[in-house]
Amino acid sequence: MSKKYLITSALPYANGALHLGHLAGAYLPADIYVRYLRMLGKEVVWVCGSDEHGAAITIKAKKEGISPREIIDKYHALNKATFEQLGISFDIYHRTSEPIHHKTSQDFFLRLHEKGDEFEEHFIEQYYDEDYDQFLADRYIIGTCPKCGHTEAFGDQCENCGSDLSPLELINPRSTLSGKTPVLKKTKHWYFKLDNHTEWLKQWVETGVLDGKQHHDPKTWKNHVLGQCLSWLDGGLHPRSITRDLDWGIPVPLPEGKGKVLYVWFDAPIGYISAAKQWALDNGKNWEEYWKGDDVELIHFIGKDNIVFHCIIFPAMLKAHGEYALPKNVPANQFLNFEGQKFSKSRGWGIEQHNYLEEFAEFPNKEDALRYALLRNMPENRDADFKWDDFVDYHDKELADNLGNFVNRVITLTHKYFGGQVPELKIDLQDKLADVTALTQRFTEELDAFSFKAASQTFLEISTYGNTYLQDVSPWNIYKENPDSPVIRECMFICLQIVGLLSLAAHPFIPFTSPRFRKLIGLPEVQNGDWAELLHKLENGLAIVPAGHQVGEVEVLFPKINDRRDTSRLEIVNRQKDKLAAILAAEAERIKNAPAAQELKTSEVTNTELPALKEVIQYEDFAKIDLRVGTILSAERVPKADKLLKLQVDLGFEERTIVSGIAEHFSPEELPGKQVVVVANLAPRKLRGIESNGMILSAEEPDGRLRLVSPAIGVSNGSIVK
Ligand code: B3M
Ligand code: ZN
Repeated sequence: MSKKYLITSALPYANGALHLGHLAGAYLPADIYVRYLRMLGKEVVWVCGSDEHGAAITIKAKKEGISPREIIDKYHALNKATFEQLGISFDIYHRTSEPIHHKTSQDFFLRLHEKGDEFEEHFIEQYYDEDYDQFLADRYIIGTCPKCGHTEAFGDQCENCGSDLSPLELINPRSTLSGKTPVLKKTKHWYFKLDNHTEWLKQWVETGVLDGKQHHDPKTWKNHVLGQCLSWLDGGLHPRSITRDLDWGIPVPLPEGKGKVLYVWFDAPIGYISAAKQWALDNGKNWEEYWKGDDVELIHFIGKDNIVFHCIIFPAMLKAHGEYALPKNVPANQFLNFEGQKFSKSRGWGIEQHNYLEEFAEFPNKEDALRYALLRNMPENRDADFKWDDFVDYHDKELADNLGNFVNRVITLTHKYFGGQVPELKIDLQDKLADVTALTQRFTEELDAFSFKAASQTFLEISTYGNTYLQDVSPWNIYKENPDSPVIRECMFICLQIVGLLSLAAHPFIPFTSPRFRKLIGLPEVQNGDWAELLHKLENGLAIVPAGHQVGEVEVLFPKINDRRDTSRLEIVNRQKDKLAAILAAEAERIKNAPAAQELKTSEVTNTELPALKEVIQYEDFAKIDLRVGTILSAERVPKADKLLKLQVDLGFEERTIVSGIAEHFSPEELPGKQVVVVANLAPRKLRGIESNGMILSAEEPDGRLRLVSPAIGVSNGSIVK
């Protein structure tokens, strides 16, 4: 049996739209990989779908006063359609509310239950809302984080400091349903004994050995993925509760489980199995060939926040079940930021996929322009930042100036010199294309290694190589003297091979341009197996585009965004930039108008005498200083101290009293609402009997006046300054 590829992308919760960060994280890279596998002629199925359970959905439904069903139907349809419009070519976009998924999950649960030693049962004390007569899932409880003091932490996690929490750890817990303090009540739950799986998991993650056989090579896993897994394993594994007291989800298939459902993270990854089953049913295939046996190449594409679930917990579930293959790799991506900041729905910072498509409706090739910009800046191994200026540059400088220009010149010259026909020629192609072949091999290796950004760089290098070669030979000069020169023929022949190669290599990256690109060179749209055939031709010195082949008509593949004669495209991009500027301006305004705040006037500096630099320090010295953003809540004079003000500063995780020697420069009335930078780990000291906990930073003009150092725009209190 030949190797089967089962590719998965994280199942998005069907409670909201997806933004560009999601796209760059788990969907675009998978799409590139899958398109590449198909071009290699591999048997591959790529599954995804909506994750429709979990408290996040019921909470949203409650908030909007509609049913969970309405929420999931809406966002399932929206996300499915948007993915399609962006060329994300799943073989199936399934949903976890489908009966086949419920049955698959319940069977999975029962099988583990029947094994006897995979589960344990506990009666636990759980919060209960007496007004609503129901147990409260972790997300339904809000309270103060014991680790950082954030007052809006959830029962399972604090979104301020990222700590994993249990509801019982919360200080001052309150129910999100009634708003009241919940009571503790006993309830029964099932736990998956993850700790039983520690030994083999450690070996599998560290060495890639599973059941005494080499399952995969751990060196092919990304460092940050391995790192997270190992630190989790080092921390020790514990039994994990896999049921919840909730009325939304997959019922626990046991008589004692009445009123309880499977925990969403138990059923969601099983969604990969049920989606494959449904796909097989729809396509007359055997799903088991894609889920069982040593020859299954199971690859999970996810964001870094899902690593532990896919590299430890789900593999343990699969192993416990006993019939399924384990992932060969989990090439998780890190996060994408947006113009220097985190995506934030509430601030309007960032852009959702469907909004992009709407707002760029009139933008030619909007899908590929976006895909390419995200690819070139993919957060593969570290967080990355999406910028509209880069979006323009990648498109104009790389796609239009480099690739588009090369292709255009080659096709134009082929028409001019040879009536559009690839010239007849006898040369040692293997030798002539040696450099290009080496680059192509590198390109292939990079795709194999999930290094899509590097592959895009190599792709560009091949195009650059073509451009440089064409320029070096400059057949147009030779043509003036000797239009029949063999040098022209050779040059054009080689260039046409490179264009043919690029038209295939480009396909996974820019599938919308791909058919036009292929038409330009007179080739049919990309088919499964085309890349394998191309590699074969390169290896054997066979032409990619044979002599006598007729190329297509010249067409501009990538009309530049930054075009003085037609500013329509740039205007569309600029509208996005304007929107961001407006958000920042509004936020700055809000801070400025905070109670009694007053802007300092910048005035000319009169004294230009600046103090000399202090001695050089090492980075480690600097790194010891913990600088944080805070907002001054109140300020008052310190009796009998002309210089001192006593400030109350909100640092996000706590409020501090800071005594600051700025009374001669600021009146207490003008300070509240201002954001400042605080040295937060300065040892406390007493000033006039008041304990001061930290210091606020200010800049001293050469003439001695002080300006507060403050972020240019509103930043969350507690943010680290570095
Ligand atoms: N829905 C969480 C997320 O969207 C979750 C992924 C499930 S993958 C099996 O981040
Ligand atoms: Zn916290």
